[in-house]
Amino acid sequence: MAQHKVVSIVLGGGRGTRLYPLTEKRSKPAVPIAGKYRLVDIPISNCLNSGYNKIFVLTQFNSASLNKHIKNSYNFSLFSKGFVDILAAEQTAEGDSWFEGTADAVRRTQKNLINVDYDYVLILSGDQLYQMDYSAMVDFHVENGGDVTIATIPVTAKDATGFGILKSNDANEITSFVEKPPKEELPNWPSEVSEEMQQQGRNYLASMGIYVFSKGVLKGMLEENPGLDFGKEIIPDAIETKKVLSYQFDGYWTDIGTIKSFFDANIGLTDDIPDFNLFNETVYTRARMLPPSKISGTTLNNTVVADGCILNADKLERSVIGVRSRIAAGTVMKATYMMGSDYYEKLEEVLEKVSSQQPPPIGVGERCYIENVILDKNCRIGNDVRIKGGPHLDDGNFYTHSICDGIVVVKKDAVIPNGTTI
Ligand code: ADQ
Ligand code: ADP
Repeated sequence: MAQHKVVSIVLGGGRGTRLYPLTEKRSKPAVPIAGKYRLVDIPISNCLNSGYNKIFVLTQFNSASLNKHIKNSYNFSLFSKGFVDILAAEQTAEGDSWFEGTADAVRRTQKNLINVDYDYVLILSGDQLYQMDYSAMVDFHVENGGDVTIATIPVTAKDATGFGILKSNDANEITSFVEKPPKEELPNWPSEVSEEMQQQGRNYLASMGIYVFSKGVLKGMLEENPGLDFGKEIIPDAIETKKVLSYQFDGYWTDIGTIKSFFDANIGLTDDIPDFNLFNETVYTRARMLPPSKISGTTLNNTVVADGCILNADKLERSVIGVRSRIAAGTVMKATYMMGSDYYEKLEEVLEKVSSQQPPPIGVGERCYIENVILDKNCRIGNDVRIKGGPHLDDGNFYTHSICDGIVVVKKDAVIPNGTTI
């Protein structure tokens, strides 16, 4: 089938409050995942793997590191007409400097599409982990004459209240939709799903927040409907007035918009056969030219280790160890996502800091015990530090760390002195 002309828009993030403190010093698309990627690499890689290379990333605030990441990772303008461009809220002249919702973000950046040759707009969320061939969805949209197509997936009652829930007819046309229905309303919303889905209790058809719009339909709707959100206003309106199709997806897909889901998705990569398999399709990111990791005296169980690490730990279990991580002898880590660091300290500096501990060098010191933790970039964890997350901890926000659903998140650049217990 001929390749359709598609422009992709990645909704790179609202204010990112649900991922605080990971979004305290960076925009959501720049949050590091899986030891070497950034959140934005997931939808961008899906686009590139689907043959779509005209991509805008909408974000609330621009940062030097996000720009650098995009520029260094996706600089293919020399070889094709493709591009990955960041459009930040603060660069627009009209109204509030923040995008006030997903539809507002697209509306206010639409003028950037004028010079792009496209027939369909693919709108994507920036905080989901999945691999999907969008071209099959666009083909479905075109073949079935849709104005709008929504990617959908069966979910359980527990999850259904967090999503847009819909019903469709035999022709896959969506006949009704409700954004995040309260629990009491769920009995009105089950769909007919496959036996396999029924067995998993996944009886509700959810919107994945992934939309294909025919060019004129999107433009017209955003002009006529002043709504700020796709889920709250534009999609419900479209279902009343347009032909809206459901494209059911049967692969692995998860929302990683909260600390808990973000943590689970990262630690899930250490499973024997992970739901999100990095060994399947290429996930693109910045080529860093780091040295291979060096490991000594460490027992590694179900652990993912990125490039450029120096590990002398005692034991690492169900953990993801990010680029340039340094972990000293005697340390044990379980169910921990260590993001690694942005740079190396000079050897003399490391040696001086190892002896003075003023502050400790970047990385994790000797004889530490760390479990159920996210260590953000460039943390300095001293010797004999014990950080154990779990349901016994109450949520809270502190100077060096926060606790969210029992997961301790040590903040970027934090210094945790010798002997600290959290
Ligand atoms: P939510 O994920 O709750 O529901 P929303 O908060 O609007 O919807 O976020 C969608 C995406 O847009 C996320 O990647 C988010 O970070 C980003 N985003 C939010 N506000 C933004 C802004 N102002 N500027 C730029 N990006 C922004 C949506 C749908 C549901 C559907 C779920 C599936 O509304 O119907 O079920 O997605 O996850
Ligand atoms: P993040 O996006 O993770 O918040 P930053 O905004 O700190 O990261 O930017 C990370 C980039 O900045 C890295 O690529 C790194 O090269 C560079 N960087 C940050 N701090 C330093 C430093 N102290 N020395 C050298 N390079 C640094």
